[in-house]
Amino acid sequence: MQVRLDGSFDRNIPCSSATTLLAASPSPSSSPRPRLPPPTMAQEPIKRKLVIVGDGACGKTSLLCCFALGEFPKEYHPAIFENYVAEIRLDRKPVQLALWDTAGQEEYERLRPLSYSKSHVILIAFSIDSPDSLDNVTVKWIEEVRSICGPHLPVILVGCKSDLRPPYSSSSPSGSGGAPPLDQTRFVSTERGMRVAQEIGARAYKECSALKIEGVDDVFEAATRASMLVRDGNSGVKPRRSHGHIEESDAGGCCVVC
Ligand SMILES: Nc1nc2c(ncn2[C@@H]2O[C@H](COP(=O)(O)OP(=O)(O)OP(=O)(O)O)[C@@H](O)[C@H]2O)c(=O)[nH]1
Ligand SMILES: [Mg+2]
Repeated sequence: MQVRLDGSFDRNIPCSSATTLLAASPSPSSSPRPRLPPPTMAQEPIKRKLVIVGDGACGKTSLLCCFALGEFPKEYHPAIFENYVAEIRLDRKPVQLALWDTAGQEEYERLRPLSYSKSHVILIAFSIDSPDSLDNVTVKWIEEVRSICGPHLPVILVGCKSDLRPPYSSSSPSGSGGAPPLDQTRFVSTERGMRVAQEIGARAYKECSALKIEGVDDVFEAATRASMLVRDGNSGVKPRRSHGHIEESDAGGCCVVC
């Protein structure tokens, strides 16, 4: 599991499901206990909500599982995973990041809009081995997000399954300005992903592999930082970016590409 050595972003607090967190709350009927120090000593966590959308089978659930549970799901279930609250630290501040999965299939089209409610950041995912899933980012997903969440809610574009893209060869014709070799065209290049991220006004572009656990923490660090720019989910966003340019987060410099 990747852990930042500078302590700017980590998950050393174990992640827990929303239900576990609720179950762990003290019961009002509990018997008298020795006095504890007042809770004001502990820093109240900042609560943020993240929603992930994208085509069916592009890797959404695997990415969330990998981040929240530290493991890659062994089987594909075309559905959603239980919502989770990941307890993380960003610049030493505790953050409870609620992770909301959605299903990409058309059967869920009517259900999905409900998930966006009061969100602070949206991950739009596509699969690097499926150029069609990236096309759908522009023709479908960004439209849906903007129409429901408004024009300013931060969006992070995430290229999943980066492990499937063959390594780029600099001796290939594309390196000298010619057409890319055929098998490269079956995959989305980092340049193309970044171009689309700019077109849709994404705050950052990230690539990751849940299978190899590569780039996963970077995705959630960028998302958490972006979520801090929103006051109350889905509204009160502080607009701050110029059109068509991916900027570093003003909350502390998330990088544009892993
Ligand atoms: N090689 C590779 N395969 C992956 C990766 N992430 C997911 N997959 C595979 O892609 C398939 C779909 O993954 P899911 O995470 O279930 O996809 P999803 O976007 O949640 O799909 P829906 O719930 O149907 O919308 C599964 O067979 C996964 O094993 C990855 O990083 N690398
Ligand atoms: Mg899923």
